[in-house]
Amino acid sequence: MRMLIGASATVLGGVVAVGVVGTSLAHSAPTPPPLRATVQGMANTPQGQLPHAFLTLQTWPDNMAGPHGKDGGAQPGWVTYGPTTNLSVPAHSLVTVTIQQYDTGGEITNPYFAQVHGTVDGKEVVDGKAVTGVDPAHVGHTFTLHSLVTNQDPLFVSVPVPAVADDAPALANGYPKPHTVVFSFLTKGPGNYVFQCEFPCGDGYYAKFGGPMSTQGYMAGTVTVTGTAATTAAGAGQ
Ligand SMILES: [Cu+2]
Repeated sequence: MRMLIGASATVLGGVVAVGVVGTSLAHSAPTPPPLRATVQGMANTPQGQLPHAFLTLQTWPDNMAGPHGKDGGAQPGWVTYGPTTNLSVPAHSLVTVTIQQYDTGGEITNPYFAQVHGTVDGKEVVDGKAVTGVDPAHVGHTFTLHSLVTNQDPLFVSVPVPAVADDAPALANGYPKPHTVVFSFLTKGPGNYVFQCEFPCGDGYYAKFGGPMSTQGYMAGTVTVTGTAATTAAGAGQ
């Protein structure tokens, strides 16, 4: 199955129009079960008290430590999100995502994506420091979440994760010390969304937006917003 990511605009609250990468997403098979955000208590948010859900992801420079198996699977050299790229978060909740970023990077094509968009406070926390963006010359990847359809609540979140230095020493696991990026956003009603990276990290592929960049299971994936606030708070339905 292939589906088209719109080269058209994602509209946020009728105000911000953002061009996203026009590309087709090829599913890798088989599709693993979704990683469900874990609800841990309630949080005070601008929308009142809401369930607080947590999710932890990694960005890997290859597949040896990622979701495709010890030997790296079919594309051991492809950059990838992990531990999976099928994500599930509860509706009407505060979702806090942690990304451990193990990859190098470079200058981003569109500096819009070096800025933080759509988080609760307009910021992300990079290695303990709250920022509204990162240096556009040193971006590793982005986590850019959006909708492909209009018959569900709009949801747009885009955060950059900074590049690890090219000369950073490898630790015992073979990877450098990661950057840690934490951000939070609010979900509305249930719906089906997608995410991808907007840094051209598909080395060796057309305009670097092909290959892993346009393939679910690598630098692209799905985010399903499930259930209702009531069922989520009771620990069911998510
Ligand atoms: Cu990337």
